[in-house]
Amino acid sequence: VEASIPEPQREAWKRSQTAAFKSSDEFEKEVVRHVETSLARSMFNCDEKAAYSATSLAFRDRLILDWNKTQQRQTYRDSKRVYYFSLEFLMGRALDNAMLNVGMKDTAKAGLADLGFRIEDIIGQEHDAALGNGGLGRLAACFLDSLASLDFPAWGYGLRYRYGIFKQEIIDGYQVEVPDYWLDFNPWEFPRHDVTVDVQFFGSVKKVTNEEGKSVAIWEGGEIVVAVAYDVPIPGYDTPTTNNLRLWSSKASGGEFDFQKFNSGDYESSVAEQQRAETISNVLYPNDNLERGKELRLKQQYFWVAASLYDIVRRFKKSKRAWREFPEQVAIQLNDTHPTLAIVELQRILVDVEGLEWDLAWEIVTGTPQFGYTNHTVLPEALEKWPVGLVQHLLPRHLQIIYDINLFFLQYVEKQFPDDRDILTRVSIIEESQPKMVRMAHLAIVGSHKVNGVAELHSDLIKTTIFKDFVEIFGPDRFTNVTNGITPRRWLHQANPRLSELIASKLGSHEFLKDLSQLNKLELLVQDKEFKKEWAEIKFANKVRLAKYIKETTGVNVNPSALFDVQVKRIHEYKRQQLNIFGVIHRYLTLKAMAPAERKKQLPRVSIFGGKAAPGYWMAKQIIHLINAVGSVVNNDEDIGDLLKVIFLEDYNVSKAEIICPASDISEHISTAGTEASGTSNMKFVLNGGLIIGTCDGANIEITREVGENNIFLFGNLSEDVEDLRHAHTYGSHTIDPDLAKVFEEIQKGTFGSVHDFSAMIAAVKDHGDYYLVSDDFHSYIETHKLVDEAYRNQEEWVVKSITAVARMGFFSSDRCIYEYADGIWNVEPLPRRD
Ligand code: CJB
Repeated sequence: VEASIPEPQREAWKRSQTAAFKSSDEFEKEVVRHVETSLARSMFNCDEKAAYSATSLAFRDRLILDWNKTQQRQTYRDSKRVYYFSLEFLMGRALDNAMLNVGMKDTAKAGLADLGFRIEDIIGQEHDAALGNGGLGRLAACFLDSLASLDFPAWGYGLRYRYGIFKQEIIDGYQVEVPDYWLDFNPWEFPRHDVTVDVQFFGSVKKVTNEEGKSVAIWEGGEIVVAVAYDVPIPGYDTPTTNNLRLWSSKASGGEFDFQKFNSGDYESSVAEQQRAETISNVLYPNDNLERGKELRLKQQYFWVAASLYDIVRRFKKSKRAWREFPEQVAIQLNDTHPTLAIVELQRILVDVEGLEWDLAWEIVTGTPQFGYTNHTVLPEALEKWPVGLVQHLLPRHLQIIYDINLFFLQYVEKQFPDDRDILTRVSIIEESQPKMVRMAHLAIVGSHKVNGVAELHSDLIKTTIFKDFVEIFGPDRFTNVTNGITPRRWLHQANPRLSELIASKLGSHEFLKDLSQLNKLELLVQDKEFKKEWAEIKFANKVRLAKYIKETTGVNVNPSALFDVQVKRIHEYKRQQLNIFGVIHRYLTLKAMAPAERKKQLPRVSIFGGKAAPGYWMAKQIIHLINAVGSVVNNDEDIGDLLKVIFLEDYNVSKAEIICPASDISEHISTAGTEASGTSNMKFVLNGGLIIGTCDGANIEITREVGENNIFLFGNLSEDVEDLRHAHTYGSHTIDPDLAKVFEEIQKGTFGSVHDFSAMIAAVKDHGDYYLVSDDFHSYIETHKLVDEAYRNQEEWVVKSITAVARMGFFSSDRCIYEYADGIWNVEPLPRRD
């Protein structure tokens, strides 16, 4: 309030307000101004990187004007806000997205051309913002796009990692990790050096009696690390609403470094505190579907959660409302268990800082709708647990609060199930193991009013397996499903502009990008010859573009008329890239065994892989190695030629996905049934007119329901049979599929080199119980690929399938997800801006 300009001077302000550029002339002026002033360059010294920087700054200015107005309006209306807490935001590039969302790409294209640049080259200069591992982080990014596009008052909260997910290089067929330093120039963020929060760690807790005779806890000592806010504007599509993604960066509280130590010659320790503090937001943990229990990771979690909650509470307190109204003003979505400490931190703020009684505080914390928790996996190795000793050391007061929450919770359970000791052991927030552990998922369920899975099968599975007891305790209503979705703006309009334009021309407008169900009108056109021709041409052009990229990056020539078969995602045994490459070897052996005349009749195929392995995941790295080893044999085999090519694309990321997704004929989503919570790339491929070969897992099941069984290739065992099969492998006799056995023999003969390296992959199937059911599903997988080949031979029919599938994908827009969350979990309304 103190910083507000007095009424009489406001006219002068209004007269001087910056206006956003509208024409390409105005845009050019902005670009040149940024080149000359922000970058201190000139037309004699402006390369593509500088042109990218200036273009981005011009768009950033535009976004921030809209951002200011959006925030002012939300504050003025005092509207309820949603806060999406996520340790990962896999945003990818921002410029193309910003230009399209504000509807200025054509203007920018003309302006850049005038100034001597091609817009594609300029867009290509941008470094991906890769602050995430895979599906979980990309989902958060799609949700931000939808929240802004649908005018919801919403903020994302995360960490500003100095290093995002590592860059993957393939050297001699092996993955090598290179740090991803992406901040040398990042025009998309606004440092807010005035928005800081002191975050406390370590220390001890003292109980004292206050003046009112009440016993209160005082957390003292330890160290303080400062959180500094960096804001990233998130533009909605076709709306002035521009939301905020606030990322926290850590810095030492005692200034830059210790001058006393520095002056006395103790250089190293003079910067030690600074370095320790900065380490917190230094690097993203590169694990997907795996938790490693490292102290620094817990520090990251608390640092981020404490700063974000402080920020939210500060904002809430300005409104002078009573604490009871907090859940009516604030909805917080916990993206996985990573931010679960927020529940404990809010209880601590209310009890220790605000002086509320425990029970009232807990009512507010667990109020409806306060916290919602999204679960993304049932894999036991991914469920977070923290050693009690570590929590005690780092966050002594929080451990006490966790124990108290657990005590009251277990008392509540005991009342319901008086004679059942086992249930208390099973559901306790504290696992009585050696060492004792805090089970974060249990804490998240106890503290949230809704828990959701991310696809129907997954939401059913959590209710019947890992969280079964909690359904008994809290009733089925605490558990719900929100099937994942993707933003059609990035994954259709941006990645596949020609397809987007073709669809718009047939539907009469671009409205489908905001209401994806409108795609269903395309079904009326499946027999339209001209339309089908254009559709097929666009797919072909996208394949040509990918073939060019493959040539540039791997040196391998691939035939764009071949069937492009793509599997790109994190490398994980449960996602079964090993099944795919074993299938490729089987295809290779089959081709080799054919007489040349017979071979000539076969359908050419390009098997394309991409994805990162966690640096410590040895088996995943062997899978990458095998794919590359098979590629170097097959791609150089003259008997085979174009009939089979095997490509591993280095450093798969969001911007590469934008080239890859529009270019698939078939994509592989072949996880062992019951292991992939949802999957979202399956949706991206189908939305771009590719078909799927997949298991009955995650969202594949709902995709099948929507597109129809004729337009997807399903194979393999069902999730309800997995347990019995695993049991049989261990306790019965386990015979390997004969075709797979031949594949193994070939590998062991040394056809692909390094017999020793690949022996563990084979042993996992043959000797160690084949946990992922590779052998059980192999036959069905191979047979289904034959059906794919057959179907692809009939191009007429294939295009009909492709169009029909796209027409029926409306359900998988992340806009639909956001409406479901808003309605069923957050109880929040959009706040459209009219200007
Ligand atoms: N997921 O990306 C991750 N990381 C994890 O640690 C756990 C789960 C993925 O989340 C996606 C978004 O919900 C899901 O589509 C995907 O199946 C799941 O593996």
